[in-house]
Amino acid sequence: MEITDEAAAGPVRAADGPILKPLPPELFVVYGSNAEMRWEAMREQGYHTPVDRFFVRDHTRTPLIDARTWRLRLFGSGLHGSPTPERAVEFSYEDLLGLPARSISAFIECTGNARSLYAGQQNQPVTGSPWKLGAVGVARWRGVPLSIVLERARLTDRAVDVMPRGLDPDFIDGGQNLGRVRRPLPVAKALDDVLLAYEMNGRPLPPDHGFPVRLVVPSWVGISCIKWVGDIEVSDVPLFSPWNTRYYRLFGPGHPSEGSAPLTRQVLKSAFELPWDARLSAGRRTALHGRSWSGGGAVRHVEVSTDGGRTWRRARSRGDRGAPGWLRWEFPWRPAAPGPQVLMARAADASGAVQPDVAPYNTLGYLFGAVVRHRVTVV
Ligand SMILES: Nc1nc2c(c(=O)[nH]1)N[C@H]1C(S)=C(S)[C@@H](COP(=O)(O)O)O[C@H]1N2
Ligand SMILES: [Mo]
Repeated sequence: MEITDEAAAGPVRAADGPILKPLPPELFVVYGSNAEMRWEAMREQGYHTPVDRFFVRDHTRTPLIDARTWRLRLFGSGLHGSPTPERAVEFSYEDLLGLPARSISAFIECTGNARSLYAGQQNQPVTGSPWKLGAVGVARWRGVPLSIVLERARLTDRAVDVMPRGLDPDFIDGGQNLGRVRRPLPVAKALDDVLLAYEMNGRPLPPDHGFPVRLVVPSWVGISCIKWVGDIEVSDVPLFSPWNTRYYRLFGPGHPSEGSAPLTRQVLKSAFELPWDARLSAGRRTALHGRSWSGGGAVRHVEVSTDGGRTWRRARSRGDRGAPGWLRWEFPWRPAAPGPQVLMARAADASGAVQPDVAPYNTLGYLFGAVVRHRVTVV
């Protein structure tokens, strides 16, 4: 692939807000620099989430980066010769496009997706963006395996952690400057299936999703997928940043005061392609559609209840059950009497996990994997 004009400079900043792409209210709910997809917007869509409705989570704001002057820099004690940041191993955008490429379908999901349901369903208030279920999307990502770039930069066998860092502005929390967004990743995962992605759904990455290059870390929490990567420290000792110490661990009762181990895999979840409080017609046959996904293995099957959890029946899978990303499913339903009703979907994955009734409380509201009670009104 050559540097196209589209990829070369990227668009100019058109929006005043932190996110550049349009955020029409029929597709998104916006919380400051974050925007979640409305699930009804996936109803007539294919396997992948189109960019126009893919959620955005920016700690600060989307930067505009010129691919012609951009460089990826690797340094640290985990590379032969222990290059310092000043003597880093460099790759241009064209260098990366010239390396062997791979494409994968994978979800990216915010660790706090469905966080608002801790309060909404379990009466447990938590802090952070009050996402409903829309902070997730599946795209087709194309790029260079991180393993290839690490090899070219002459990784040693003593390296333990790599830490990609974004080029977006410093993140300030409660008046404290925490520097640029960065999170360590164990070398074992970095060498396994991680991509330095430069394409999303067949086009150069859009600015909001990390142009020119982002990490895609399959199955892991969204914060692993650092956007707008500028450098990667490679270290022979464990690395730390606020994003694996004060955030993205479980805090609260039952956890050590420094929190759990840093979070890695996402939990199992399901969503109906319906608005919240959807209205459905009594006596009319309809098909409920939805998707289920898991960081623990492919989704094997999904059961649906249309009576608030009293009875359950298997949903019909649409498409490949082993697909990476998510499993699409459908369930025929003829709502009987008018009135409020609760729809529920419960998935099981290849690791044997089944969605529980209650998600384990943690103060920052991460990993809400409980069965969601989706209220609808039959009219
Ligand atoms: N540099 C940088 N990378 C980042 C972030 C960020 O704010 N800055 N947000 C992270 C978080 S918390 C999530 S959930 C995903 C969101 O990816 P998306 O905006 O492409 O959906 O990007 C991650 N990568
Ligand atoms: Mo996130």
